[in-house]
Amino acid sequence: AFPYAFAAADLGATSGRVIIGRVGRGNLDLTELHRFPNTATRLPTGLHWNLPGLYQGVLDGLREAAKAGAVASIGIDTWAVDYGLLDADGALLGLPHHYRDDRTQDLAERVRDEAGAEYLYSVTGLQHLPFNTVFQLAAAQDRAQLGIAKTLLLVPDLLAYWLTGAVGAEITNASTTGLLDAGTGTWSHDIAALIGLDPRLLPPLREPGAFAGSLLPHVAAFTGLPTTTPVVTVASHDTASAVVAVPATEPGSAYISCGTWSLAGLELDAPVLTEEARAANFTNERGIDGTIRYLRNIMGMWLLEECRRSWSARGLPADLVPLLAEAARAEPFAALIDPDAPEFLAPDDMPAAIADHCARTGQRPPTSQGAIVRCILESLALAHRRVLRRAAELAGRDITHVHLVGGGSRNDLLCQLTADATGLPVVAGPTEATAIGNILVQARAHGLVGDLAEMRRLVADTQHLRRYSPQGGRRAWDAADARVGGPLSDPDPV
Ligand code: LRH
Repeated sequence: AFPYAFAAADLGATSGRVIIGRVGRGNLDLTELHRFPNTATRLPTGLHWNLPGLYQGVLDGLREAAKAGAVASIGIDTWAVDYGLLDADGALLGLPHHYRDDRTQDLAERVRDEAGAEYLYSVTGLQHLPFNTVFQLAAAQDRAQLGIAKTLLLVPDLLAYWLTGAVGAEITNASTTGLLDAGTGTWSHDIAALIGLDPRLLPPLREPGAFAGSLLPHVAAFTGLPTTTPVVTVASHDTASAVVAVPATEPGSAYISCGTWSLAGLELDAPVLTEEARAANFTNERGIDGTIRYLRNIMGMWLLEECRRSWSARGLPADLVPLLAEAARAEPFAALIDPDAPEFLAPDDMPAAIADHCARTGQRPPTSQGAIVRCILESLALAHRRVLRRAAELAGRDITHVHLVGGGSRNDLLCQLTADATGLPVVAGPTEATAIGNILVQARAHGLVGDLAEMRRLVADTQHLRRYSPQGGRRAWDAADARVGGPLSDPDPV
């Protein structure tokens, strides 16, 4: 029933995994073979990813995969926007920065204002985030490296390069850089010129499903996989892979890919590049098969994960299940935050940042851990509601139900609050959406599945999904919505 096994290397901001997906007609089965932490490291030059360490994690996982049996191909997806620079010999110039590094903080706005926010959006259709690749590249620190760099590779493309020796730029992830023309789907030389970037650094674009390369001999020797094992280009932006695996089988669906970030929006056939879309900071990132991921970033589970990290460092209880039980019993709507406020992007102490935010907005800061978790989850649910409603307005679509996928879909309380806040049924799962999307694109390259609809049908038929109906409380949510600032409450938040 499962004739093919595909290895998915799926790296998130807090951990990486290698998962084996076995696919046959009507079958899809996942096994996690290896998980490794992804811890960012602060050096004198800023906050960096330990990319060689992550690569070693991928290699260790592939070795496990080889032990488990034949591997038809390998696919890699990671978070977006970050990159490494290579010199003429292919050597990595410095450790890639983490997108939460603060070197672009004021610079991003300066570059945007000099170039013209309207102009940038009209070309790229990309939301303004301070860490977009285009702003990172403008940071002074990278200038010296840029002077000798010959190639820029986004993180999944860099990992694929280390496995195969072949370079390319996968297009779903390229669409998060601020350097891709949304209309033509090609690198924008005009925008590269604006930041003084030599466009020759940008490698040829490749589409999900394309062959990236086969394993270098030393990779084959270490992992025990044959050198002929293909690395298949998947939707290498993790969010694009997650959207492939949204088990939508009917029209009217919106999605929320919920992990470190909540990415909430719609799948469209064409970008929406209107001035209203720009003002609401919606992005038009690319999905597979020419689809557009029309969505907005919401701060996501990062808020909760950072609270847990800080509690655990102080010796306080930090297990998720009891915290959620406490949150479920906590007083509703006691305090609400704008999850996207810039002070939440990379604070040293998240509970303190939340308390300050509440005090500044004239609310009594939540004190118990349960109350803090409730404040985070209600605020996220409210952000989900605002973003989806606005996406529907701007794209001229009706939303009848919401698919919530990714690690956050395990969080019962968040799923229920999202159903209540939006007033729409929520279908939760799969939690492993990114890895599944990665595996399905590989399976399609092997001719095992067809179009997006067929892939999604396979996910719906094989994965465990849970359904949440809105439990009322409409007026309370409307009142909460009117009370708090947050995404889209400001007429021009950009
Ligand atoms: C989610 C994600 C998101 C990007 C962010 C940098 O992991 O890829 O889509 O905006 O990380």
